[in-house]
Amino acid sequence: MLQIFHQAQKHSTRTAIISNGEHYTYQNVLDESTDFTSVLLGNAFDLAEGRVAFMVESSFEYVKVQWAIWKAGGVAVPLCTTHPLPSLQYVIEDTGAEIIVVSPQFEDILRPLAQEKGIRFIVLGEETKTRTIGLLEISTERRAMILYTSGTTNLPKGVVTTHANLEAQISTLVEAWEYASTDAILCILPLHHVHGIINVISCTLWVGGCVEFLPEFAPQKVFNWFQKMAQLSVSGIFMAVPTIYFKLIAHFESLVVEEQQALSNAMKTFRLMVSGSAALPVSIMEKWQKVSGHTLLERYGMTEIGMALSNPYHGQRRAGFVGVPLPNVLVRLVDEQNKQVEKEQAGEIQVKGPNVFSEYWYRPQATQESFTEDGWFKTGDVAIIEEGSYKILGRSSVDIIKSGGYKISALEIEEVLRTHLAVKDCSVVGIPNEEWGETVAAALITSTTVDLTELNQWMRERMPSYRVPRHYKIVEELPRNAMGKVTKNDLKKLWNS
Ligand code: MCA
Ligand code: AMP
Repeated sequence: MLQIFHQAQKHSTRTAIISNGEHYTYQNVLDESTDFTSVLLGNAFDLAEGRVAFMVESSFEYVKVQWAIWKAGGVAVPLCTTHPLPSLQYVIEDTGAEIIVVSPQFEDILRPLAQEKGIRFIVLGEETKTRTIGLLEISTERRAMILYTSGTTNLPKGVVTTHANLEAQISTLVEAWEYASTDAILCILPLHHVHGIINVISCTLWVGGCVEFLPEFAPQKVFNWFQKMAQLSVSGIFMAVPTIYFKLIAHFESLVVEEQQALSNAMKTFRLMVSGSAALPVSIMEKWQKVSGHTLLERYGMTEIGMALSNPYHGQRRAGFVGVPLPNVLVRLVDEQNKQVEKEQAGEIQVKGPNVFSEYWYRPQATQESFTEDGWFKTGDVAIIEEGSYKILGRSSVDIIKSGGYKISALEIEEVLRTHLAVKDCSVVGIPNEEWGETVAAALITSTTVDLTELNQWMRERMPSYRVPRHYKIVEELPRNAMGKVTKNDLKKLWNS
């Protein structure tokens, strides 16, 4: 049996999940996921790494389906619940999903696609348990999950992790941040990325803690939960991206002093508050310290590796730094020849260890290119070590944008823009933004007059809202170097001027 289920058995009577006002024990999660395993399996004995795409809201049902896929020997492919159909279709087709599972509210979005492609389609609530099954022995070397990440290629790539990878990603954090069965955590992050799936849900469930779901982010609801945890004297933990802390601070500042005081007192009772997925501005860290009494623990991770670097749980957390390698994670900084840099020199972060993913789904060349000959994963992020702690300086590619904690490929947006009839050419960059980290900006060369509001609506129908440009400029030509390549750093100046 996979370790995560062994762990759950140890805590069978404890509350694992609070979702839509209902409490579920670990035994409930184990039993209901086993029932759903039988639905997934039908007459089969083992899904044998068949991909199961699931579009299920952030809730008990999400965990039930995820665990059932693993118990059935399948590969979990979580779909973003807010993505438009073209993005969902891309993931379903790219993974070659054999089964699609949906919550009833998503049935209309995906049923036609499933019918057209002949993919088995299961709507939660309509399924019936078919038979009693025994649990399969699943080797930890088998594939467990595929998550999609944007990069320096124009289409997102599927990052494949094995059960052994997931176990390593979970156990390093459990050790470093001392997750405990007495912990309660709020899940507000989307569940098609590592931050929500591993750091929030899986680590907490690994140790017998309690995950409470808030289906979507709303500052007042988060604050209400902080107060509830304080009143119950529970060991609360909270994890979010910098944009969320920015929004919480803005909401806090709109409250009257008495409310602020009560909230600050509640937050001070928390055990741990963590920030990651994008650089935490020092200004947000300092403001949050005043609001909550917490020095945020900033850490660094990536879809392909889980978490790699972390400020200390005990000890000084330095603003603007991401700390040191986590247990069992090897990290080095290298120059362009993959040679380790001298002390206090900047270099690319490379990572090795059991946490590192196995492959990009069906992209052997991309997989090969992302590793050095001696097996180090090349992150594309540049850092320096100062006084023993890593500081992220940026990314080696200007084409990767981080906005609201999401990684966005400029090339992917350019591809879509170029399919618009009025767009002759374009170039996309990220420009600094206090709230979002970066926002997406597009310079366009157009062939006819373009109504930018209409163009924006056209983009929204084709991609998730966080990828849609927030700023447009129509230009006569794009800045280029002698080789004819667009010089994006010059382009960024367009919005600074
Ligand atoms: C949304 N809006 C934006 C953006 N996103 N505007 C500018 N830039 C953006 N990126 C606009 C919408 O169009 C809308 O405007 C308004 O903001 C509200 O949109 P909504 O989607 O409802 O926003 P929200 O619910 O407030 O979401 C903000 C959020 C969300 C909660 C910060 O972006 C989020 O959950 N981010 C976390 C992503 C994450 O988990 N990343 C981890 C991946 P209008 O009303 O005008 O339409 S990285 C990872 O996993 C690695 C391993 C790691 O290290 O952690
Ligand atoms: P993703 O591929 O969506 O998992 O995003 C991973 C990327 O997020 C990394 O390659 C970094 O560029 C960025 N990132 C994650 N955590 C941090 C952090 N604490 N500071 C700066 N960048 C970060």
